[in-house]
Amino acid sequence: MKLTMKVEFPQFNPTFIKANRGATVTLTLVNTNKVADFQPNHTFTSDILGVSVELQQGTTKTITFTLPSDGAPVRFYCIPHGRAGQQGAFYFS
Ligand SMILES: [Cu+2]
Repeated sequence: MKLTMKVEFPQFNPTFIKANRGATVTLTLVNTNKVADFQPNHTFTSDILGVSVELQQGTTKTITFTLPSDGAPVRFYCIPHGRAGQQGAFYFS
């Protein structure tokens, strides 16, 4: 599946993504914050996936990864803002 995600304080958009187990995901991350914004730099980090991408304000990065097939939610978060609520997950039906 291909997906574009906005990355901006204090949330990812979309936050919760329904997916198929074992799917390959091509994810385009768009940091829409500007330098003058509060907390403009973010990461997309998933410990389960072993992925951590830094996104400076105004930048876009595309990553590809494969979701696990065990059906457990795949959580992701922003390192500086995860505890403030900037986090989300892929989930499976
Ligand atoms: Cu952040």
